[in-house]
Amino acid sequence: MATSRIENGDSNVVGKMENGDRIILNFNKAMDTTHMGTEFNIQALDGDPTMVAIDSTSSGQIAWVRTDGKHYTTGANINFTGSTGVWSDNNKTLTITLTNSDGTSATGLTADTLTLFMFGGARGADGIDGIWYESITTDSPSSF
Ligand SMILES: [Ca+2]
Repeated sequence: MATSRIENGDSNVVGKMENGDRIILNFNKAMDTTHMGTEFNIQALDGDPTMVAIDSTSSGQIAWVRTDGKHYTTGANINFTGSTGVWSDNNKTLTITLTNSDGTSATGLTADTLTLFMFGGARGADGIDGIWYESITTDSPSSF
């Protein structure tokens, strides 16, 4: 998932985590999109840095994204339930758009690297599930 990133949504506030922002996960192989589905519950865990948990409503926990050096929450977790994911034609890229925020993000956060942790709910088209706590840090900084 080396080129994975977080992204500010169209007409949204740069450096604030909010509805319409996106999480883009690039896998290094085609994934089982039927197993993983297209609906995701996203939770930004209150802490410094912010850890973002990505759960599929059909296959369970697929990844955590650590926003290295950045603290998006302001004293409580923020949930984005029922967020919609769109798969690329080759089933290697999943773009999730955040919806239904129940909290308030900090603002003015600058881009930084992400560290990605794969979980068992991420299944390849080859039938192999993600390896618990396999991690990789991105090269390119990004922000919500
Ligand atoms: Ca934003």
